[in-house]
Amino acid sequence: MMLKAVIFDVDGTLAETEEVHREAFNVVFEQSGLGWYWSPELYRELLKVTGGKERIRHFTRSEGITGISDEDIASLHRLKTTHYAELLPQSVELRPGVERLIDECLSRSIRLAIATTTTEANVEALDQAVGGALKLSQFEAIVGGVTVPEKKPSPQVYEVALAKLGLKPEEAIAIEDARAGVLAARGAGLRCLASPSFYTVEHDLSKATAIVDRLSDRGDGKPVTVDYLDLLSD
Ligand code: XBP
Repeated sequence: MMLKAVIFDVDGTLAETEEVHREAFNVVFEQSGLGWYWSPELYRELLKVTGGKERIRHFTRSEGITGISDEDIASLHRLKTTHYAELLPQSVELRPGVERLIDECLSRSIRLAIATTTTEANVEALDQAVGGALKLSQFEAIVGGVTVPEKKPSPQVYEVALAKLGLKPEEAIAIEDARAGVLAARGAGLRCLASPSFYTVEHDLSKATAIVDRLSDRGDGKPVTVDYLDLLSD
């Protein structure tokens, strides 16, 4: 077996968390008296910019809003992270097939890592919200937006995850849901399985090694397994 590790993206891949991110942004905008509101339609567009702080900055620029400093954005974003962790438990579960694959990886000594654009604390919050079903303590590397300044589609987050695992790209595979994530993984030389999520169904994922609707069904009713991932090739 060639495969030694699976590196997961978080938002949209492990769980449908983007609606919770959107809600958390809106709560902060409301409480700060800014009068901004991100509808699902607008958020679909804004998601093309990865990273919460970067997304807020992109929004102010595109709306011609002035007088918002980087410090303002950093403090709005800190509040958003707090609200996100509070909102998460009521509204989230892992996507179908995720827990099964994680459990199989652990039982077969396939190493686990996370490569995400989101803030690392949000990954911990997700594991808690799903009652520890992610088994995050078993992951060897959790690399996110605080560790890596260059957000996806830069391959940096995957390069750092591979370096932490001490593996070559061909020894691992990435699991992603979005175009920027697929490009990041491929840019780092990894194979990539894509499973589109609520906000990414219309994304061009054609650079992925393979695409499935969900990890619980790879098209023939069977789940994505370690053996299936091991055999994926370009
Ligand atoms: C998804 C993102 C993130 C979240 C917000 O990242 O783009 O920016 O929407 O998270 P990924 P922060 O799919 O790589 O996990 O506000 O913490 O940046």
